[in-house]
Amino acid sequence: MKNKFFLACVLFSCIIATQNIWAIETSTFRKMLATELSEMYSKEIPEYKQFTEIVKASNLAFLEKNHPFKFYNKERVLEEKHGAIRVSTPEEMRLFARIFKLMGMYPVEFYDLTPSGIPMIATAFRPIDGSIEQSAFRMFTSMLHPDYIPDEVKHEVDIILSQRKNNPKFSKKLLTLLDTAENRELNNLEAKNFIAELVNVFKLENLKPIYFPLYKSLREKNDVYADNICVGINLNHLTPRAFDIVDAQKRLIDAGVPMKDGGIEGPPMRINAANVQLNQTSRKAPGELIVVTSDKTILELFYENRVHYDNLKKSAPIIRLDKNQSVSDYLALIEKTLETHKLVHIEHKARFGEIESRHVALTSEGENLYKKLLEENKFEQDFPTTHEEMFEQNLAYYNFEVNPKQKLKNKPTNADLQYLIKHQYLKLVPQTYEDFLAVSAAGIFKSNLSNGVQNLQKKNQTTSHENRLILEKAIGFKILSRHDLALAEQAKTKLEAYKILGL
Ligand code: OOG
Ligand code: NI
Repeated sequence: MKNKFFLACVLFSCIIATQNIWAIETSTFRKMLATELSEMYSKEIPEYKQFTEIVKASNLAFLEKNHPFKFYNKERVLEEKHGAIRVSTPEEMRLFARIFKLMGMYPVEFYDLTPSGIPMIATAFRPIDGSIEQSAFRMFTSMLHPDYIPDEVKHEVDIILSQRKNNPKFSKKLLTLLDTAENRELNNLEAKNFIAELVNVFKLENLKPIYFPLYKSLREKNDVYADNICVGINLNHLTPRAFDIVDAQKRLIDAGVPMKDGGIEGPPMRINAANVQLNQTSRKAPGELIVVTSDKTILELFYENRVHYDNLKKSAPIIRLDKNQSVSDYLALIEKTLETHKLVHIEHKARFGEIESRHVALTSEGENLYKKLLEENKFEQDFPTTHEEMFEQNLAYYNFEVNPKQKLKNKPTNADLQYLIKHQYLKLVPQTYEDFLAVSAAGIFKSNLSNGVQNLQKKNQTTSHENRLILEKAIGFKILSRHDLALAEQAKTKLEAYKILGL
């Protein structure tokens, strides 16, 4: 009896320990974030739910057709997602850098979107070690370039942005947990609370009313300004990975999903050839309702008396954008309605759906050749088609895996990689492209602008290198190079293989 009681106590403490005491793995933390964000998106955006279901059906159909499955970590791909957030100030960027670091996500690669007419500079926070295979969740994070805020609204925008420093989107609980986590590892329960508070930042239902006069003048210039400055930190999409983006796109179109103009971004995909880097496409943003006001006292009411505000909100009229209506007519109609109503629900298009297929990562040489051939319109016929050729010409990154059968037969006498591959001691394992493409990113951004990219103003002429430094200063540490990470990974697998082969 005593023994049984003792055993029960041990079992109980074990359960408690696994639930609450053990420190959390970074990959588990990332998985939790991806899952919770996806749940929130499914609740807030019905179009997202439909979108992910179609992509999942495409992926399952792909797996059924492609047996035996050898090139990908199947579980990883089925679960994989990336998110994209847009922040407005260096303070917000720094906060996210701290948050993502806890999850083992570091800034890799700099993406300057300003040459493409988008006032943003960006990086992607992503895992940089082997745990990427357990959860590859990454976050494309862009920041409004401070030099691109239009002069006429600069004063008002500065006031809004400086008020954000005591940002109510980040709860006290979230910031306290962040501080705690930087001093010691969080247990499971704390991690759960942390994720819940973080997901709250992105809920549209938690959005405070938006001051319409500023929203209108910004939206007349560029949707990105209005979204970024007035709506604030926003999760713009969560992107599932598709094995075959062409098939996924076809299924989405067949289901009547309005896809972006211009088709799939990234390197042209070839039949019977290894694809390279990354291909992406997206659906157009559905209009989502946000609440606007022209009365500044209402803005205070949101914090002081949320219930009263919520009641006001219930009775506010909804004005949807008519199919044939121009954006300026729409904004004028809202302005007019606000003369007689304190609050109005309007349509805001910012959150959309995106899909991507990831392929082998190109080296710098590979990237240069790809760009050159693309300019000459010769990529499709002249770029090598097999992994063996790409490896021989140092065009893409590969890891090495020992072929156990060959190893047993006889010991290799030559340590040359080409020799070992040719004689089947080693197998080439393509390294997945884990990053993004600036041109594709700008294309995805642009596909959701109702009035194009005109009216971008730039005060100073900064170079791309200076823009990178602006972003690194905001983040608080250096942005890593994907090439350094890929080479380190390659060297690690080479060493391990040599050890096994006794070289
Ligand atoms: C980011 C667009 C870039 C990608 O996958 O290239 C991006 C955004 O719309 O905020 O996510
Ligand atoms: Ni994206």
